[in-house]
Amino acid sequence: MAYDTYRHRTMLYGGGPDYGTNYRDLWDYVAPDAPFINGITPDQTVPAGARVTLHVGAAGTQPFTYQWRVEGVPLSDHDNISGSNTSTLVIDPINLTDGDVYDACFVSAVSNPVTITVVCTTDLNHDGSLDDFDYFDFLNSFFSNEDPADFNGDTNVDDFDYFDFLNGFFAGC
Ligand SMILES: [Ca+2]
Ligand SMILES: [Ca+2]
Repeated sequence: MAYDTYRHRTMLYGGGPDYGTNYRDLWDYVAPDAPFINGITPDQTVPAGARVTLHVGAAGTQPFTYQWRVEGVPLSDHDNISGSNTSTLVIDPINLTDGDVYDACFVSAVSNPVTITVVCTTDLNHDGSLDDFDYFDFLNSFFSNEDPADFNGDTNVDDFDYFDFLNGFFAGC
């Protein structure tokens, strides 16, 4: 083991005396100087009202101090947001207006961005507004037993689908 001035890290080398300067003979990193991010939840599309969990993985010298951000602005816990200073951000329930680009950062590292797209499941024709056309689209599919008549996705088309649709429709999404 030796401190590698080129990589600014303490390195564990394998084998003979020449290996200390040969990148391909590197075995492993040990004791990196700063925390680094090694993974984050992928982009996702979720229905409004869903519980959304974003997780960032980190490695390096602890302790880690996490800060989740949205569009680069630090988040703090409030209403439907929790875990903004932990490895797992929870948005529950997510609102249409919460769809955005999220990331997590340390003082010295920033994760890849995660884009959360929130969709209104009752906007059946996907035109961005909830109106009678969506209602009639649902009725048509319901009585002809075609997609998306199984609104709650339990493989049965029944009154529960109708009520779930109506609930969403009159709740505004
Ligand atoms: Ca619509
Ligand atoms: Ca159903």
